[in-house]
Amino acid sequence: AWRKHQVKGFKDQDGFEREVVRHVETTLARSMYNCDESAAYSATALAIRDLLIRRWNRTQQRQTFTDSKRVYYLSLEFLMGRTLDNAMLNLGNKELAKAGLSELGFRIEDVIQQEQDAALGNGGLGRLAACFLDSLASLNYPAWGYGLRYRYGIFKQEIIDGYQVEVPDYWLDFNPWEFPRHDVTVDIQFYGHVVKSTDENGRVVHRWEGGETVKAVAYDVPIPGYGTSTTNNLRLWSSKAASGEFDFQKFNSGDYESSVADQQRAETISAVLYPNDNLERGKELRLKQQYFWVAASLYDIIRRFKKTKRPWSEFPEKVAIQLNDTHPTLAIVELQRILVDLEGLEWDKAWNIVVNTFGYTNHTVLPEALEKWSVPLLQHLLPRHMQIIYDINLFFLQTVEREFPGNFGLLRDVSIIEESQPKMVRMAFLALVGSHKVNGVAELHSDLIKTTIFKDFVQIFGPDKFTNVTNGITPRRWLHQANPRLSELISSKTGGYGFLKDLTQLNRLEEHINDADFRREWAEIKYANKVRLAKHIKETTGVTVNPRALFDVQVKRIHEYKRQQMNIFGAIHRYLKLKAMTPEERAKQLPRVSIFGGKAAPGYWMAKQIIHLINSVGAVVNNDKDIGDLLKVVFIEDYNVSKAEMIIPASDISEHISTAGTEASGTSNMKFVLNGGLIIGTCDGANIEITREIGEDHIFLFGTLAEHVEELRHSHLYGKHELNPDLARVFEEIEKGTFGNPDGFASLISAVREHGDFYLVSDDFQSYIDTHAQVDVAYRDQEAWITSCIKSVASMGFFSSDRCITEYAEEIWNIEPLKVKDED
Ligand code: 26W
Repeated sequence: AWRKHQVKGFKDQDGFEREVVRHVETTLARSMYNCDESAAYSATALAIRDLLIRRWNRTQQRQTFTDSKRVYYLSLEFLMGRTLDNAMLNLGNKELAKAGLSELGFRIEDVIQQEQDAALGNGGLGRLAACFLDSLASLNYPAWGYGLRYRYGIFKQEIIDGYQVEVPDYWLDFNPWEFPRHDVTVDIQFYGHVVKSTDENGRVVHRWEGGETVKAVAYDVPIPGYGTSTTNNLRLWSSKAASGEFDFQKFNSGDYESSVADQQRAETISAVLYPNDNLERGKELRLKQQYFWVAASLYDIIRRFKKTKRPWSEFPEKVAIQLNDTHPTLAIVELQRILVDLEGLEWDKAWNIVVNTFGYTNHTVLPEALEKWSVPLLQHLLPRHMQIIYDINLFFLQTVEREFPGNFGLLRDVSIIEESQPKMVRMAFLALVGSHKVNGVAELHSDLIKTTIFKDFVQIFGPDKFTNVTNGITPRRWLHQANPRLSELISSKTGGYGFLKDLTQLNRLEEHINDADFRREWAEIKYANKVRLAKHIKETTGVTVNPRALFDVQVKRIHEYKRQQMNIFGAIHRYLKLKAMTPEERAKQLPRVSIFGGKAAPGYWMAKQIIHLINSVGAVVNNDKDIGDLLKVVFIEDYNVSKAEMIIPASDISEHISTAGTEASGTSNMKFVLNGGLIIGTCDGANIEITREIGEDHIFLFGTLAEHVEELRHSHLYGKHELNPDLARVFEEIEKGTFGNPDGFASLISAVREHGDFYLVSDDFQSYIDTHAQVDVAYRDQEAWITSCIKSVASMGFFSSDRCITEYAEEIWNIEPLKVKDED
């Protein structure tokens, strides 16, 4: 009987408007007479959401009914950004909504801007997870994401007097995209002790007892695919006190304060996203977050598996779990514990299941980013897990000893336990030993992990355990949504929007490379995007920039290895050269806007100095009458996903200039090229593959190669280290006080001049500024420049996250797509 009552949602503009009005008047309890943009956003989101829910339910039913193998993507970060625009585009009803909103008196662009970013991530790793969810749904793969529902996402960045100030990001006030599942909860245990005994069959059994319990509550977020009904699920866990609101026993006995304190302590677990990117700090709360999330997710996955009544041996045929870096590595230990301690499987049988279930993706080779947890801390928080880690290590080292007898150096080097004071658990080694595949995220990076951090493991496991899956980006958000005019132009030349599902179709643009109208329109779109960014810069910083100038952009987390310091030193060098010129010479120069954006981890002193230097240089250069339009230096506050959607399409040249061998992949490099910008970059990460695809004539490469980095670093420490003269001149100017009190910049200079220049800023400086001079020359030939841009875009098909996800699905997860019938 219920079938005939199923809600059908809206089908046309009229239906859309009716739903918006209904939500304003009933769900929001407001009148259309005082419906502002914020209410219009809420009601539009609710109307669109109603369509998602039905597809979402159908997708889940179908996946369960067909008993399909699913992949579970475990990530501590999902940097989703805004949802409404993306949902409308994926559902294919944005035009209808635009017309409907216009009829109701709103501009859809303004309504979309009302939404706050879901900023549950730091940078590359978190945004990659978000692109993967989009591709998994768009390709109809049965997949769930599992993460934490942070009350505070990455902090909001304000620039005050040139310094970064962190402000909390309270984003949950109104979030129509999540569904609390108060009936889906898991009790998570911490601390306590292990009781060892023997059962009636003489088997040793371990029971983990005592300690405290925290409740995990599920919040579900629908993830719509593009041009398909498939709507997958992202499940985020929120923590709360296991005893409910507060402990009534304590409350009744008069201990009100401590009952509230218990509750607050429990809620602290999912309260905040750790704002470190590529830096490991070993905090107990972070470990608690990791176990809380991993244990809840595994419990949930196993509960689903158990409903199928299959034997445990078939677990890896139904479940693939991907570890997004080492943050979820405890899942390996937790599954082994469940199988051995709770389900009574033999160790080896259990371990086989575990290894066949997990895959591990490494995202960084920086030593300071590799996770290690102290043994005493683990012992205290998770006593049984620590025992199991010791056993995993023992059995692993026994197999190594059998193959390489007497090689104690090797045993020490590959041990999951580092014999330091205190002992540490090397999470990357644990993840590697407990997975059937380990992958890097770009070719160079995947080669590097095999020759550096995991070298000995290639000997032990053989090379087939290691593979490369070069990162990708979703063209839906990063072209169609961020740059709608370019997307439309491309569609008019490639035969429709098929390229959004098969990005290799971009190569059809090649045929139109000489089409003058097409080229003019291409240039116009870039210009319009630059005008829009110039307007934002004016509104937020007060600086007027000329949209005809070359826009030179570096936006990403601030980190010494990414070398924003080299970029700003380069800008100072340019400023000094301009100052030394006669007005006649100056008149011949190409105007340039140097645009920076990115957050520094709150405790990262050097990164904060870099931000301060950029702002201080801007304050001088931007107000120098001799310079005018020839150079502007701007720092865009609070770089995030929605800012990226505006900045990236407006770039002429973007900077991906990490010291070779340090940036695992980079993904914004792909976004910039896809939006018709060129790159200045080092031979690092995915820059190398981008060069291979688009051709070396269309990219400005410079700098030391990864293979020479070590010897150069060594020579800095032991040989003589001559500072590049142009860089010396820049330092002199900073130290003279041209950009304000130089004390605040002293450690940026001494890192290069006195402390070994670990990131090779001085070594690469000459080729960096020379290459920028080539950029200036190239930009003057606008026709050749546009040809380069179009040719590059035509060759970017490889970098779709659809290609990337297909590789994971086929090579690592062994899962198949599953179509859901389109009902509406
Ligand atoms: C424990 C602290 C911590 C936090 C985050 C350590 C490491 C991380 C991430 C692994 C850092 C990260 O985001 N890595 C980036 O991953 C991207 C997606 O693969 C790559 O494109 C970037 O090059 C890499 O820096």
